[in-house]
Amino acid sequence: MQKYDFAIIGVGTAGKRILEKISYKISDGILLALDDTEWRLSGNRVKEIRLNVNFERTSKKIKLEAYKVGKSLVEEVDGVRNIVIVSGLGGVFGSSAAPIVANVLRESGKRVLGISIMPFKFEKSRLFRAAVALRKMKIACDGVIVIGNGEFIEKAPKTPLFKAYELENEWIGNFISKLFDRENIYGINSGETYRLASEGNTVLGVGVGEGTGMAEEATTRATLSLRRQSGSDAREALVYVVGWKEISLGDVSTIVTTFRGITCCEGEIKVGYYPNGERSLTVYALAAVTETKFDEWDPVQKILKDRELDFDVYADMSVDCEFLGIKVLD
Ligand SMILES: Nc1nc2c(ncn2[C@@H]2O[C@H](COP(=O)(O)OP(=O)(O)OP(=O)(O)O)[C@@H](O)[C@H]2O)c(=O)[nH]1
Ligand SMILES: [Mg+2]
Repeated sequence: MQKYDFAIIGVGTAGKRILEKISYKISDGILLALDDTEWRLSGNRVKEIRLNVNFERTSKKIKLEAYKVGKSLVEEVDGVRNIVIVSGLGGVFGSSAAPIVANVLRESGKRVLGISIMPFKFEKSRLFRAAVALRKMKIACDGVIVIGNGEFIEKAPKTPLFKAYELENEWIGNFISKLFDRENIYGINSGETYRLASEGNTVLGVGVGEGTGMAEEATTRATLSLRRQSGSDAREALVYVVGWKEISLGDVSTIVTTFRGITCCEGEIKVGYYPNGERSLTVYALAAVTETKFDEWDPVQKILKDRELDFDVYADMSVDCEFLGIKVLD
């Protein structure tokens, strides 16, 4: 059996779709998808694990089943140090299962990075659940990267939803596949990404530029995307530049100055390059920020400020005595 040193796990529908994209982009790493739906991914790179919760599809039940499956996930990723858990938050499945799976893996000694996709603002009924799940992910993981569906990229308002998802999944898949790219000597190593993501609030923005001025255009778009998601200045950043292989020192300087100018970042801005045959540049900007606009979606926490209500990731999970090997006396 081939030995890998990282695993990427997609949880819920969005997580599963993104894993499918990743499976066409990278040839190493363990790829797993955890969901309760029957549709199968194309190809056979992703190992699909189906939770059977059809008759009782509640958050409680999903959590308990995810906890049980967590133990077998630990075996699946035996020997692997770095784990990435990607999921859309706001639905029932990913919001319930992702923090549990993250916690089980972290308790087994893994280094866990969460990539959490937040709903569009119009998905009103999902915002609170997503914000609560995000707080749980922050507790369960070593670090979390947040991506706001609505602000990650600029889309024409008439773009059909499935196309917008498709496009976002492509970008997110591209970004994740760069995290463990060891071929590019000017890349950013995964340890730096894990460290930045552990700094509190870490947000991802993306932008593309073409023609002369592509470096400035791509950076401006990525940075504006960051600003829409956070509102606050960036403290520190990692910038992944993908595409045009003849990027110059002048371009790098433009990227850093443009980024600093728009985000008022006073800390370090590290740039990594991932050249390919494209005649355009795509900039993925990852920034540590003081606050995000997603914090506003959780009014309870706003009132409580730093006091916790009940953010145990296992909260409201019913105890399955048989599973835990406890005998119940009647
Ligand atoms: N980027 C992206 N976001 C998605 C996609 N599908 C759903 N989302 C977003 O992710 C959030 C969670 O959606 P799902 O992943 O469908 O939810 P789930 O975890 O499967 O939960 P259930 O709805 O209970 O099945 C939604 O509010 C959407 O905003 C997708 O393919 N790509
Ligand atoms: Mg689903």
